[in-house]
Amino acid sequence: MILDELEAIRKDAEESFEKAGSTENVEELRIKYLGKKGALTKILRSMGKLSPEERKNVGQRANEIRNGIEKFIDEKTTELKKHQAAMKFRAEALDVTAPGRIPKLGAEHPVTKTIDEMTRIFMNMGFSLTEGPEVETVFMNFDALNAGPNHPSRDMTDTFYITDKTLLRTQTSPVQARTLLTKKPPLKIISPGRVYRCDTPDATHSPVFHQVEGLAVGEGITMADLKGTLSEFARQMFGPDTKTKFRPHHFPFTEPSAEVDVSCFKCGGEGCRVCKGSGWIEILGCGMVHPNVLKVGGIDTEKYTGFAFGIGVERIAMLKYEIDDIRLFYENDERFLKQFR
Ligand code: 2NL
Repeated sequence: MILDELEAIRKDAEESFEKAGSTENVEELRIKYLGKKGALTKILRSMGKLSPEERKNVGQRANEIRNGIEKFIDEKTTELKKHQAAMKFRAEALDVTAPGRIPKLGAEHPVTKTIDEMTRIFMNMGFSLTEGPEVETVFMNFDALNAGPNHPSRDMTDTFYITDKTLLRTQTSPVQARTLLTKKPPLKIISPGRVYRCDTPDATHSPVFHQVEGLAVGEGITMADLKGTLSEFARQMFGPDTKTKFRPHHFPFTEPSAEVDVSCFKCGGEGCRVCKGSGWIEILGCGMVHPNVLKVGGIDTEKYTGFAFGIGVERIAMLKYEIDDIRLFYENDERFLKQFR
């Protein structure tokens, strides 16, 4: 009997909606009973075969059942939404009495710290900050700096070439060569930055490291200016009692050239682990700018002279913070980095 079938659908629907656990379930059930191919729809479609009397009874009952199912849908949906809201509130519950969470604090990298400190000292002495590209031309990196075609530093095994005309700068002096080409003296600039050399990493070598170079060009600049500037730098960097020693050396871009040692800031010159017993520590290279370098910038070498220097940042940082392996700077180990907070 068709009415029995209707009752079965109603009972089945009631139980199914009772069990529904999500709004998706409810929607599936709505389609199952009331959808185009749904159980109730099927019965309503087959009513054509019935007598008018039966059609009236079946139609009436079918409508009641449809209304009933719609009510199940409404009730179940309301119940589920209420439940969902309750779950959401619980998940978002905030314990206003809980102690605050301390965010992880970052720290300035020791290399950055050292660059900033060095830069500040030179800027206080009247140097301006200048920067330039890390991918340089062979001309700016070597030729402009009096390192001619046969200079050993140009070797493929020492320098990262990109093409035969471009490379990763091996020092920051090309920044200064560019300045000589574009600015007129008097000028005093420092160029901090990253430099690259083909080195196998070990405790004192890294293929990437940092330099602060300086250049001063003007009328009447002498070696006394060079010595005064760098001795003052050493005192500000390592303490007021620091002594300096200028040892003759050779660089292609300066003549005369010198390496600078400072008295050991740890033992004051007695000899210790930091200065390896000598009482002195080498910190930089410098010299009076070679006339060939000034000529590249079209500067009158009869009228102008200049001095220049180059300082390895990692070396200074390693001395200052007593770090014995350069690779520690690049490993991003928090246990190392957090010591510089
Ligand atoms: C070192 C030596 C040095 C320079 C860098 C320089 C730049 C120009 C002209 C002349 Cl544009 N010189 N730079 C001069 C002497 C030494 O660096 O041992 N650095 C770690």
